Amino acid sequence: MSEAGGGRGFGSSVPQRAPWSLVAAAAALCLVSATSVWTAGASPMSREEKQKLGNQVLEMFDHAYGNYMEHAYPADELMPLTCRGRVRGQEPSRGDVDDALGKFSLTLIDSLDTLVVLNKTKEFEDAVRKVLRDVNLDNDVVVSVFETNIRVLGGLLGGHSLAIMLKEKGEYMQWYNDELLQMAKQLGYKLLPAFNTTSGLPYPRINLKFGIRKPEARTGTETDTCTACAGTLILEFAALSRFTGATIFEEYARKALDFLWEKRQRSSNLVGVTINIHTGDWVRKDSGVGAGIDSYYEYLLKAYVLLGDDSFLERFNTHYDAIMRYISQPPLLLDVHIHKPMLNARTWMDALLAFFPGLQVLKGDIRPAIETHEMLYQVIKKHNFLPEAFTTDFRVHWAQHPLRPEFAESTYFLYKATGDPYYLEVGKTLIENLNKYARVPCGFAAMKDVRTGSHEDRMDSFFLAEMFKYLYLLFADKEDVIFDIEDYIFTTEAHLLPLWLSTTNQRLSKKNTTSEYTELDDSNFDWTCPNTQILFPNDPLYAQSIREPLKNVVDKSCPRGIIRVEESFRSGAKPPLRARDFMATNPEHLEILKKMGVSLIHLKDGRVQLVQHAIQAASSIDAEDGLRFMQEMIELSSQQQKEQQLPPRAVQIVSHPFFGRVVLTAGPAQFGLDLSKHKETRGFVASSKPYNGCSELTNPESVMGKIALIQRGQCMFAEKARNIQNAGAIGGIVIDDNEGSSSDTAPLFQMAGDGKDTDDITIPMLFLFSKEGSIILDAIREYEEVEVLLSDKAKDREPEMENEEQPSSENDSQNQSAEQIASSSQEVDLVDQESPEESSLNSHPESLSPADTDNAASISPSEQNSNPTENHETTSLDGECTDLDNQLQEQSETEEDSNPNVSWGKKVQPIDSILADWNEDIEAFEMMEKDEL
Ligand code: DMJ
Repeated sequence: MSEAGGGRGFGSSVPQRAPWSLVAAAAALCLVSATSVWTAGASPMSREEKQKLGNQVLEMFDHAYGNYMEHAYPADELMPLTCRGRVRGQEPSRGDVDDALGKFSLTLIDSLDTLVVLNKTKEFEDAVRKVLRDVNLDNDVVVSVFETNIRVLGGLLGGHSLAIMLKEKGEYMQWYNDELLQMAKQLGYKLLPAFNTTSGLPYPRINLKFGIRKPEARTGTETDTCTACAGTLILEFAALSRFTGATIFEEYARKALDFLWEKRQRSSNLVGVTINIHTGDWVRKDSGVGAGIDSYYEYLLKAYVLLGDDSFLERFNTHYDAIMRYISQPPLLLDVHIHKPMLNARTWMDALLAFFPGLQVLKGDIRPAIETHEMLYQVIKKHNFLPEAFTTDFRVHWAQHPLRPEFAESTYFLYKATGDPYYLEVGKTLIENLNKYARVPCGFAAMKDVRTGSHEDRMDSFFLAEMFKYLYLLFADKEDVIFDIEDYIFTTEAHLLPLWLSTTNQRLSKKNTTSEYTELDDSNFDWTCPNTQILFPNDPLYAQSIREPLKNVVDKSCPRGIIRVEESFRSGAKPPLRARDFMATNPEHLEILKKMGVSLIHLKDGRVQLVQHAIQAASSIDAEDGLRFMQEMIELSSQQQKEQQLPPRAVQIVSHPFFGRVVLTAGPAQFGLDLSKHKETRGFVASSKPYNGCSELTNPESVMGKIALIQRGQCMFAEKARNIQNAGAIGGIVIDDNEGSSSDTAPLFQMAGDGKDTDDITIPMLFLFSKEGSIILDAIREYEEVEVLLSDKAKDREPEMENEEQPSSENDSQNQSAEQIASSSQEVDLVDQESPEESSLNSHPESLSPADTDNAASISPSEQNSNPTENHETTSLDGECTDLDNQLQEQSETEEDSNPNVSWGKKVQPIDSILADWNEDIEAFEMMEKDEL
């Protein structure tokens, strides 16, 4: 046992919680007591079923962790499709996502305390020994300070916290002598040079061996970081200080938080997404509760809980008040501008915000937590997982899903707060979906596209650190966990830190509040945890009654803009001009446009364009109305354009040894059998001769009754379809002739008809980029008989196939090679061109179009406000909410039809403008990812 700094050093024993630390423990205590509140509503789940589900979670964890240890360790992460370790530098770079990988066996460290929570004490003991034996923290690798802090420092501290708890119990870890803590301290010192800025905000990256700014370090020239990156250190750094007595870590984390607090936008009390670490200027002035900011808020509240320092609660409450005022638009949480917080900055939400209902539970604000959680659940029910980003009307905006745990986290906290068995059913659905759609023979694979069910060769460490903890604890009774979980607080990576730290080495705590804090008149803010007496006043159906109205929120979304119009009708005020009502021949409308600073430009080709100069508006309110009008117009166009776009389709290889696990994202055709509405075609594949399918086939006997493979090029898609159909094919797959093209990097491709009547084509036709196409061609070479399913979405594996796959090791190796073939589609460069002969004849050159992304449409980018975020408004014009809405819809359709000038959305958007918009979307999202993910 070792002591440090004269304090309760190194956590060599577990002190009892001091009486006054009730403040810190309050949140946890309240969560426990709340479980008894539920008495009616959803049917209770039996103890047996809960145990069954708990055991299922254990089995799933074994599958993920076992495969990591067997096939990837000591690499940082498992690549579950190719069943090998991801070693940085040996795989094609994925950009900033790779900054989490420091060649320090990331997944093992991130899994340490999960092992104890899941009652795998023996495995924990082994894992700790491996960390101590194998992990090197001195690698010449540039890593993210944020990720290294939450995953590695947090993982080591969580491991240490539970190691000393076990040691204290007297059975396991008797040999343990704070070695994990020593490693944590070593890592802490390695991160400190990142804080060498005048502001005290850390650089976003550091070289583990060489630190920062030395030439060998290859980092240190960055000027910006994300708010969450700079504001998510206090729990780990304070724990490190308090465990070791070395106060420097807590000091640095506090300084960074103090600086962020100073820099908050003073009138809105919001913070932006990225900040200049030298000047403190906001670089991105949009503000939400998801990517880039999320855990900054989380750590303010949890720092109060862990450290008992009132100033953190007061800061949190001030921000929370602003969030509820501007960002929360129940059930939505929408980014706004920090300077103009009434103006939305985006029309979509990201998946990271799913943690927020959990935080609201901790805060004690249950109603909005239930609402947002229910909205998210509806999105999940539609897509099986939460897409990385989705629009305000719940369309997929960014289709990936890297098995993020935030929704499970909120589900767990809501269950603890309400005791409502509904949340157990939600957890059950999460388990089912993971097993059905993400489970592969060698672990769990991230979803590349939730719409098609295709996979990515990726299993992030947070999946083991967080997902399994929350799912297990959801179904666990107190006696199913070997220690009292309420004695700990979860970090943002779900690592466990003991609440008794609040009374240990607390030299830095500031007990006094400053006069800077906003007076909040809402008595809600007095609470630090749910007061169940008040939240559920004699009403056991409380949570259910809040959820009920949201049940159809996804299917029948009611755009906010329409609600605003309704409101102004009710209040008798004159509604602002709506884009769909606008008529270019109506002088009154033209007058309103002018007031809003919007001018009309009549182009020579007959089109009309709109330009807004806010400065020319009659007032700032008119300017805002103008922005809203422009955004509505863009969305109206985009909506109409989208109606002509088909969603992606799936080609699923179902024969041995693939058994449905290989799902390829395919482009649809605007002709032939429509694979939506649950239609599908299944058959063996055969290459056509000639391979381009441009003339009558010379091998009809080979393609008869099969799905023909044809190469892109030389003639129209429709002509290829007719030739294979005449030869008796039941479907066709066109494979791109641009070598190296892939759905990973190219926008969805849609095959257009030939401009003539294509009703004679009755078979389904799909398009695969070259990388995906070669997976099928390779499979034919290796297995000869390859059967595929063409559908709108990957189907479950068939039970008999599940059985077939189990027994022989020969099968295993074949499975593996099948997955290896599949994984070859992962990393490629964008190579994408239209075949000239096809594009020249295509009536819709935009067939090369992004799926489900928001585009500006008839208004060309140059005419939009130069700051794209300035333009964003949340209105969306589809939906079927109210009579009023329908009325407006019908009215506008009639008016548009009768007015040739108002054909905004019907114009074809030039391809370069579509791509520019799409790239802008990607850049915005990549920026967001860079900021935090
Ligand atoms: C985790 O690493 C942490 O929860 C972090 O705060 C944000 N996102 C990932 C998981 O999605």
